[in-house]
Amino acid sequence: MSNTNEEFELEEPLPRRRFMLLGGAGLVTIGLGAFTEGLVGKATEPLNQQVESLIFNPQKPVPEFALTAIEPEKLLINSFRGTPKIDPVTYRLAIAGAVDRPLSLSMAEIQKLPLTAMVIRHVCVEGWAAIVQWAGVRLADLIGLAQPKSQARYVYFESADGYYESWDLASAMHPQTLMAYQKNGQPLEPAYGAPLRLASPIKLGYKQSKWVTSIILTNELLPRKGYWEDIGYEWFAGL
Ligand SMILES: Nc1nc2c(c(=O)[nH]1)N[C@H]1C(S)=C(S)[C@@H](COP(=O)(O)O)O[C@H]1N2
Ligand SMILES: [Mo]
Repeated sequence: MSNTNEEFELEEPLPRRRFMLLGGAGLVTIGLGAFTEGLVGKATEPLNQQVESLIFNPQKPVPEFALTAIEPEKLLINSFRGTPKIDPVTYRLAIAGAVDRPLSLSMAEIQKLPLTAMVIRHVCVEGWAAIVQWAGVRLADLIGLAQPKSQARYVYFESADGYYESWDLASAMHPQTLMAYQKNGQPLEPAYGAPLRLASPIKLGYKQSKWVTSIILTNELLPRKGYWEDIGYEWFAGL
C-alpha cells in the first residue's frame, strides 16, 4: 500500500478539492475502475446547498503523526461483545435513509474508491490511547455517492455485533473521517473491525464503530443515539 501522506495537505484550492471529494485524485489514491466511473458521473450533478456547505467549508485538519510514531502494541481490542463472524466476500455496506441514491457496496467496489492513509491518535475514554495508521475510503466520498438529501443532519452506523452509533453530518464529512480497511499498513484484522470500520481523529474511541454494515442518514437525532451514549456517555465526544 502507499504510505506517502505522512502529513495532511492543508491548503487546497476549491476546484481541486471538489473534484477530489467527488471521486477524483486523493492524497493517496488508487485507480478508479468502471464501477466508480458510473457512480462519479452521477455524483457530479450539483449537490444540494446544505450538504455542499458541509463538504466544502474548511474543516480544520487535525495534524498527523509520522509513520515512525505508530504504537502497534498500544491499540487494545475493545469490543463489548466479541468479534462477529463476517464473510468479506459476501459482505455489503448499505448506505440508506435520507439519500437520493441508496447504495449496497461490496468490499471490491469500496476498494476501487480513492485510498487515504493517516496516522492519528486513537483515544479510549477508559484511559488508554495509541497512535495508529488507518487507511481506507473517506466517509465523505461514500456519502457523496449516495447523494444526501438537503434535510440530512445525522449519520447512523449499525454494526454486525449489535453496536450502533450516531454522528453529526459535519463530523462524518470531515476529510479525516475514514471507513478504514487497513491498519498500520496491513489488512484490518477481524478483531479490529474488518472488513470496514470508522476511524477519525476528531472523536473518542467509542464513536469509531467497528464492523459497520449500514450507514443511515437521518434528519433528526433519534432517542437511540449510541451504545455507550444511551447509558450516559457524551454524544458529541469530540477530541
Ligand atoms: N462494533 C463495535 N465497535 C466498537 C466497539 C464495540 O464494542 N463494537 N468498541 C468501541 C470502543 S469503546 C473503542 S475504544 C474502539 C476500540 O477499537 P479497537 O478494538 O480497534 O482498538 O472501538 C469502538 N468501536
Ligand atoms: Mo473506548
